[in-house]
Amino acid sequence: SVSAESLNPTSEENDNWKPPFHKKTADQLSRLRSAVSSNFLFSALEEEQSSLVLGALVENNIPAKGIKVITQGDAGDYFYVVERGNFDIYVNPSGTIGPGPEGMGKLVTTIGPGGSFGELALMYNAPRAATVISTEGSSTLWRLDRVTFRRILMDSAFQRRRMYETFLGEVPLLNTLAPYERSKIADALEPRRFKSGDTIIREGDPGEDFFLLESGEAEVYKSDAGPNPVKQYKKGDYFGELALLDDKPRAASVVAKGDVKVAVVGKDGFQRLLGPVEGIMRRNDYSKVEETKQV
Ligand code: 1OR
Repeated sequence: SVSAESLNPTSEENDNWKPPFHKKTADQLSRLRSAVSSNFLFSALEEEQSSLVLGALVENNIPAKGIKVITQGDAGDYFYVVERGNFDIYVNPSGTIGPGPEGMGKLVTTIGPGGSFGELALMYNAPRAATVISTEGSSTLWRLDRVTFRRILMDSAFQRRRMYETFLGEVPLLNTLAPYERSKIADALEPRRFKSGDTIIREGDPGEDFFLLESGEAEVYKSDAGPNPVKQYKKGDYFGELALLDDKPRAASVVAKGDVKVAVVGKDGFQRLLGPVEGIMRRNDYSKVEETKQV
């Protein structure tokens, strides 16, 4: 199994390694559990891996605004999960931080409670790709050492990132995103399979999930449009966005035509991760309305 594999020492690493265990109070444990509960990386962990990681995390209080937790260009030491506070991410295109306040480069994103950062340098043995800085006082982070990150979290938690990165690169909707933004979407995706004739979405149902079609084909039916499909989906297409964008019931049914594999993200992940392409989805929607009318 995946968990056994990731705990198996590889040839160049030493056999006696055990993850560090940092004892926590009941209060710390409950804060930590709630911080990781909305993090997609942790939802991929099995029970045993999860308790090892929770044991190894160390509370890291950030007392003030403006503290650099990570400096671009440095070597990677820890992976961080945010419990409290917001952290700004800056990228200097030159690869390292320059002098003066401008030296951090451009603000690219902000990470809040339940989010995480600092994985890239540890995964790829690369210099830190960004500078991460606190935006408020009394923030709380939990940090995981590099070895525990690599030996326990990396294989299992980032399996989906590896599995989906290539596919997401071929999804036209996501073209405009930075590769790193696509990686974050990959973390949140769940595979689901359907057989020919299965209803993937039923018209009138409340909307819970967003779908990317990974393989196979699907057809769209609308109750007011007669017995023929009004639209076809193929690999790389997406559907299920309308009900989520506007909190409306499903506007049509989507049915598998042959075996279908989809990658699914729930409402919460959809809102958090696909916000940057919301405009594109809304624009595409008008063309769908036109097509439906022509059929
Ligand atoms: P790290 O170990 O390189 C800095 O340390 C961390 O900032 C990095 O891991 C990520 O966890 C986090 N590009 C690079 N790193 C980012 C980015 C980012 N966002 C967060 N981090 N971009 C922002 C995408 C919205 C791409 C900018 C072009």
